[in-house]
Amino acid sequence: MNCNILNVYFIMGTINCRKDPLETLEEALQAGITCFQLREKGEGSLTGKAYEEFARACQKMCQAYQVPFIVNDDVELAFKLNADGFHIGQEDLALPIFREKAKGKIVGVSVHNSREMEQAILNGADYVGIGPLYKTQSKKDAKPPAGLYFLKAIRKQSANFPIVGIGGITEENANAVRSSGADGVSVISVICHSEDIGQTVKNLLSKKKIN
Ligand code: 3NM
Repeated sequence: MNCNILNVYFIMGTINCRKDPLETLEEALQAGITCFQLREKGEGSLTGKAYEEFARACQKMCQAYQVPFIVNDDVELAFKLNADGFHIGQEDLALPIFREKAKGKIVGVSVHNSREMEQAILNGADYVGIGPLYKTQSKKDAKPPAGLYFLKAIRKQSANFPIVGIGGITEENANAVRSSGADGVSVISVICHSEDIGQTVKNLLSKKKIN
């Protein structure tokens, strides 16, 4: 997997947005996000047909900007839509079972300790999400912040594996996340709540190319 796609990895569901979700996504795409994950979760989120229609609309938009479209948790929908990939948590570690079926797809796994890191690599993950690095308001069941020390330790454990940092990342701390070993930053609220998404994405983007 090309690590450049992790540079600014935007995650969103309709309940995270303060304005029209598709408008939010389009502004983020225009501004240069490098990956998008649909995470339609939490009270008031879309279900059934409306969820699928929204997912298709997001996918279409991502295709227009040639940005990978990743589905959170819902592996079934990811296959149905022929999404570019999916992201799963530790609750859903059937990865060895569908890794074969998901050949060519981008598979991400959330990792919270070094054993999970080892396992994710063995199971065939393409990248891992390490977090929450800082306090987050966007995930109700988030673990306590792990901090940059943890990220550095994981980077030391796996020198070249693609890593994206997540949880409480802002325009101010994004550089610290990168210099602690992340290939990119994964964010919800800093983009969803921004008054100027174009500028926010610009500030989040790495100034140098990563490999
Ligand atoms: N996963 P924000 S933290 C979706 O630790 C998610 O695995 C996390 O949102 C993890 O950028 C998180 O608004 C929420 O803090 C990230």
